Amino acid sequence: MVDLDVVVVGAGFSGIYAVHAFRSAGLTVRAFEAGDGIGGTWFWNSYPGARCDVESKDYSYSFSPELEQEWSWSERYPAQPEILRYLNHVADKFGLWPHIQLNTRVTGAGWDAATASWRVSASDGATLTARFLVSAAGCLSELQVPDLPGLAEFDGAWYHTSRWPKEGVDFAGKRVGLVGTGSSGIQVAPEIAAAAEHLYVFQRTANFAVPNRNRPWAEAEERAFKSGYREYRAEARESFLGVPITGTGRPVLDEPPQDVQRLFTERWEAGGGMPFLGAYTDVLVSQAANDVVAEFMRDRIREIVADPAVADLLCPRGYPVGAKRLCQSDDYYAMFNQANVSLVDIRSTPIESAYPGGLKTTTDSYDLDALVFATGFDALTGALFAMDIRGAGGVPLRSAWATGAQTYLGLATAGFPNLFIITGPGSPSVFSNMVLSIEQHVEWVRDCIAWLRSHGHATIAPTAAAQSAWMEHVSEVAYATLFPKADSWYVGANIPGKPRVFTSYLAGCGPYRAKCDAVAAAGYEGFALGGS
Ligand code: N01
Repeated sequence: MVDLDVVVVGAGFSGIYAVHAFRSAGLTVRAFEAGDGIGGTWFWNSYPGARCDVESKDYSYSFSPELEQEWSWSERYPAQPEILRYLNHVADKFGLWPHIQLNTRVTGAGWDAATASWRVSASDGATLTARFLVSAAGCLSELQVPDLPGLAEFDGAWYHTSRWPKEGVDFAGKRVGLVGTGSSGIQVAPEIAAAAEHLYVFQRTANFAVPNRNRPWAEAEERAFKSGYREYRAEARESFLGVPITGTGRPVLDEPPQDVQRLFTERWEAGGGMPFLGAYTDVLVSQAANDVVAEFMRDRIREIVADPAVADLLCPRGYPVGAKRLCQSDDYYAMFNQANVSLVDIRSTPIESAYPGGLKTTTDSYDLDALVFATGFDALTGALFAMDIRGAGGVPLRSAWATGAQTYLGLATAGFPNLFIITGPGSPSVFSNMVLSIEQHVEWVRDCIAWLRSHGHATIAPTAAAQSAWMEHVSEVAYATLFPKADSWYVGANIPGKPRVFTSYLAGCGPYRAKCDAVAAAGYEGFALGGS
């Protein structure tokens, strides 16, 4: 006797919707969530300044027109506390709480061929069985802290942006060191600088950041997007990124330079990263085209930052713009004009160690009272490997993916029957509006389970042949772009020893959705079906 139809791992945007969708389809479900609240990314990343860089009207569920109309977002780009309130509202509205177990981490799951079910173990000591295991554990949830000699001896407090104390941190009168200048570092830095006596930003790689131009939604704006929401969402689903954006449809290299400058200036003033990178067709495939955008952005940095030496250090070089996640901030560069902020170049003078009173680079010592690591995550595979998942024959997922993640459609992996991964490696995932991609995956899995049942199948797993063809296709699409050229978390370069594999599907959300639908319509082509 199997306990449940589905165990869901995690209760962020994915897990919350999975619980709702599977329950609505008549399945028995339990989601296990390690945190003492729901929200996933938006529960854990509560550092000051945390804000989504996709607009609130896009970064919200589309499955319920009623929810869409009743919820009011206060700002163009939603701040972390507001997103968390929204997700709690969703759980309240749809009665999801009885099916979510907080404070409980899934520690392992083993496939039992005899009962065609997963045996799932949790951190509370419980084990239970489920027909299907759905990972909603998140693409960016397994944090990474540098292995820094002497950190244990550091006298002050240290924090990682993704495990921020719920009670907040008072930096008043403190000398603070910030390591990491990706999206999290760029968001938290101005907040720390506003409070601290001094902020030292330890930069290894300069990052491109475009303005948000964040603002409250005016009532008329909200009325306007809500009045056409259904049509807008339909367009988003078919779009490249899961957000409709307007590009010129022309290559930048064919345009008169003054027109390019005018358009980029307009888009810089309007704010947002996607409209910027999507303005022309060749920016993410041609280095020469990319250089035009990169130089435009470097010019803006030189305009904003008063000290030319600091501005020069802040100018990203050596990788294509967009190949590391494009950051967004209204105040990061200007912050370096404050007297209490210093930029430390740890590319040329790396950090050697921590000591009780601060950090030591190869040339200097920095006395610090607190340290903040915005050093990112073991992306895409980290959270899956943190559980001991064992498929058919007891094979650990970690071994099956020793040379890099292998999936079919980014949804499932050979040798692991009845395991689904929401926004897994090999799907558009982190290269899309995550919320729409999550909805697409959850609905696909829900419909797949219903189909299996109605056709008398107990198990489903990709064939090795379909999987390798898919991964080849994913790689072919990716390597036709500039994305794999940067040392980013997209390729696992931020984790020592991780295989360098680019595992996001870059052909666009609309075409990807069509492929998934075609696979389903063909009786789950590429999957082996078993049992009855
Ligand atoms: O992490 P990151 P993040 N010594 O990996 C540096 C999403 N997100 O948390 O580039 C010194 O991007 C590292 O340097 P380098 C978004 O998808 C979204 O900022 O490797 N430095 C880099 O500067 C994003 O892409 C939002 O040389 C070290 C930084 O730490 C993803 O999450 C907000 C180091 C890590 O940057 C991850 O962003 C926040 C070391 N040993 C996050 N190790 C929004 O929606 C790492 N670094 C706005």
